[in-house]
Amino acid sequence: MKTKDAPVTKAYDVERIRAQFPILRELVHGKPLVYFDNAATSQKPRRVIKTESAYYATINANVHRGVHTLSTRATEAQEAAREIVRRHINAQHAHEVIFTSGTTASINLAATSLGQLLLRKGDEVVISGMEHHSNIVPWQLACERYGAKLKVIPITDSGEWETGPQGRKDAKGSTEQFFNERTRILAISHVSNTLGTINPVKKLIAQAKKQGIITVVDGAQAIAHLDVDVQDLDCDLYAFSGHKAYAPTGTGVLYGREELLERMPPWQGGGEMIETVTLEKSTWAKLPFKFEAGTPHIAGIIGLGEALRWMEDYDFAFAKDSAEQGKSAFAAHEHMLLERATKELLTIDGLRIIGTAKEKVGVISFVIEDVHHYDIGTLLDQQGIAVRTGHHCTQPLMDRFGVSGTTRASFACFNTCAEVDALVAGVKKTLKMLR
Ligand code: 7TS
Repeated sequence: MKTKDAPVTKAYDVERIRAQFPILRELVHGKPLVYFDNAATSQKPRRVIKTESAYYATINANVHRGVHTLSTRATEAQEAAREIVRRHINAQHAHEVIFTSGTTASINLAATSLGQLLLRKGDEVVISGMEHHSNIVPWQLACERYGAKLKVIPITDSGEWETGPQGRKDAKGSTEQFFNERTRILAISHVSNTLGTINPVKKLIAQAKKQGIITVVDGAQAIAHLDVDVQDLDCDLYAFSGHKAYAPTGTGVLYGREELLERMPPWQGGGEMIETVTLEKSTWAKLPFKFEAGTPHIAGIIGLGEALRWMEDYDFAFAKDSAEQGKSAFAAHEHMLLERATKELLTIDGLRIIGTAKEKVGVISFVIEDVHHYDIGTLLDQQGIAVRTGHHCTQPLMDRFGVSGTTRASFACFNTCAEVDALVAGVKKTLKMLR
C-alpha cells in the first residue's frame, strides 16, 4: 500500500521499515493486509525470522547440559541474548534477567514466589482497575492462598489512575491512602493494553518504596514503545513478553533486583534449576537458573535478542551515538498515527473513544452507539483490516466504563497514515452497511 507519510524525524522512512516485514505483503480477502493488532502480538521483521530459523538449521542443541560443540554454541547464543536484554532494559546484571514464556508466566512466577515469601493473613496487595487479567488473577490466587486482600486503584473517566495529578486525592493531597502498614506488594501495568494510557509508574513506585512495599510492573505494552530503564524506574520486578516487541511468541522476561530474587523461592521444580538433588532434599542453582526449570525456548530467546537489537538499530531511542539519541522515532511515528486516528474517528457519529489520557501509546479503543464491536471487527476484516474486538482481557475495566467490549486498533512502527485512513473509511463503510 502506498503511503502518504511525511517523515516524523528527518530519517524516519516507514517504507524502509515495512520492507523488513514479509507478512505485510500478504493479502486478506484479496485486500492488502492492514495490521492493527500489535498490542496482541506484533509482526516480526525478517532478521528475527531468519535468526530463529538459523538456530534450528545450524546450532540446535540443548543448553547448559552438554560438553559438545553445538550445545556450547546454543548456550553462548542464549546467554548473549540475556546480555542484550540486560542492556536494553538497563538491568545491572545479566543474571537479573529470567527467561519465561511471556508476561503471563512472569507474573505467575512473581505472584507465586512473592506470595510465599511475603504474604500472611491480613496483608494487602495493590493493583489498579485497568490491569490485564494476567496481572489480576495470579494475585487473586496468591491472596486466596495466604488470606491476603486485593486493593484496587480506581480509574478516572479518561482512563488514568485516580492517584495522579488529575485524580482524586485524599485530604492531604496524598496518594498514599492505598498503602498502609499491611501493604506488601504493588503490581501495576506500565501501559494499559485497552486504553493505551502510559501510567506514572515511577512516581508510584517511589511512594511504595518509602513504605517498604515490593513493586512489580507489567511491562507487556511498554517494551515496544517506551525506553524501559528498570534502574531508573527503581522497580523490584518488571515483566514483559517478547512477542509484543517484534520477537517470537513463547518468549518473555521477568527482570528482578538481585537481592530480591535471591530471597524469592523457586516456583517450578525440575532440571536446570537445581544445584544438588537427593531424594530427601534439593538445593537451588544460582540466579537466573533457579527460576528457569526445564528446557527453555532457546530459538525464541535468541530471536528475542535479535528483535531487541533490531529495535536498537532502527529506533533512535537506542541509537546511542545519534543526534536523535533519547527520542524514540517509533514512538513519535506511532503517536502521529494515534493523533490522526483519534481526530478522524471522532468525526464519526455516535463513536466514543474509551481511554483519553494525556499520555498514551498508539492504542485506540472505541465503541459506537447501537453497533456491536464484533460486527465492526468482522466487517473490517472483510476489508483486510485486522483489529481486535472484545474485552481485551480487562473485564473489570469494561465494567468500569459500562461497556461489554471495544474495537481496538493498536499501532506499530510499520503502520502508515494511509492505513489509518483505510481504517476510518472502513469503519464508515461498515456503519453504512449496518445502519
Ligand atoms: N499484560 C498486559 C498489559 C497485556 O497487554 C498482555 C497481553 C499480557 C499481560 C499477557 O501477555 P502474554 O504475552 O503473556 O499473553 N495483551 C493482549 C492483548 O491486549 N490482546 O491480546 C493479548
